[in-house]
Amino acid sequence: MFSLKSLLAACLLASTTFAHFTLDYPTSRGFDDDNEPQYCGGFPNVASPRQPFSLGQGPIRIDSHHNLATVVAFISTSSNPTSFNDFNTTSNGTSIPLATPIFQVKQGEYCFNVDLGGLGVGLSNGSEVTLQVQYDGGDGNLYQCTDLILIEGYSIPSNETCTNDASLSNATASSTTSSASGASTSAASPSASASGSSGSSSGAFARVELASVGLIGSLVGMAGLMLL
Ligand SMILES: *[C@@H]1O[C@H](CO)[C@@H](O)[C@H](O)[C@H]1NC(C)=O
Ligand SMILES: *[C@@H]1O[C@H](CO)[C@@H](O)[C@H](O)[C@H]1NC(C)=O
Ligand SMILES: *[C@@H]1O[C@H](CO)[C@@H](O)[C@H](O)[C@H]1NC(C)=O
Ligand SMILES: *[C@@H]1O[C@H](CO)[C@@H](O)[C@H](O)[C@H]1NC(C)=O
Ligand SMILES: *[C@@H]1O[C@H](CO)[C@@H](O)[C@H](O)[C@H]1NC(C)=O
Ligand SMILES: [Cu+2]
Repeated sequence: MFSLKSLLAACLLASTTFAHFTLDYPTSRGFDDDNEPQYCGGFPNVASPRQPFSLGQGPIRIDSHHNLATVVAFISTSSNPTSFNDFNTTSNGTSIPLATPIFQVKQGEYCFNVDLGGLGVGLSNGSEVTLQVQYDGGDGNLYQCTDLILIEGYSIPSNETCTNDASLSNATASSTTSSASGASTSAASPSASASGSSGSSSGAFARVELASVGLIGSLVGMAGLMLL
């Protein structure tokens, strides 16, 4: 009755209906599991009103649902970005640096700080930007967008202050600090493959495929699923 093929299909289906990651602060344009691999997670239109955000250092918060994932954030300075190209260069062709280093997180809630005014792309009080978070937990690049208006001296809600900035270090699957849900945590140990990215941080096109790391974990997880 159940061919291996249909079982595999079921596994893949199960994995796509699982919330890969959410962008929780600032609020995302929207979340749709199945469309998260698309530009802005499948929400191509600017959300209004834009959320006030810090021109200087400000926190971003995500919830990661994969054992190990690679994360990076970049911005568009267009008031109406329509494609990844708009996150690559400004309207006068200046290359936009990545808003964060490329870093790794495990499962759970993480925050990291950005300093958009410091990116050197001419942002000032009142500038409109869209920040896009790229997340790869082993099942391909996923995206979430948030539309911001940058305010000089903006007071970030005190409960969102990010003191443990995840972008400043790389989580590794073999870390012993917080083994989440027991089950398959030790599985993804071959973390040595945090291969160099060469992402010289100039331009969002450094959107390199960093799938290798999480892929192993996800395959192991999928295999585990199929045993159930
Ligand atoms: C981004 O711009 C660079 C040139 O600065 C170009 O080589 C690259 O193809 C662009 N990438 C995307 C995704 O638009
Ligand atoms: C492009 O715009 C940025 C930000 O406004 C500015 O700093 C830069 O000098 C401009 N570059 C050119 C070539 O016009
Ligand atoms: C920034 O712009 C807002 C309006 O968008 C204004 O109320 C505020 O005074 C400005 N702040 C500074 C420091 O210029
Ligand atoms: C901060 O408070 C807001 C409003 O109560 C809430 O929605 C948000 O989840 C809180 N943030 C954190 C990190 O707990
Ligand atoms: C994290 O790993 C990436 C490559 O995956 C590397 O480019 C980056 O420098 C690392 N960051 C830290 C803080 O080790
Ligand atoms: Cu996923």
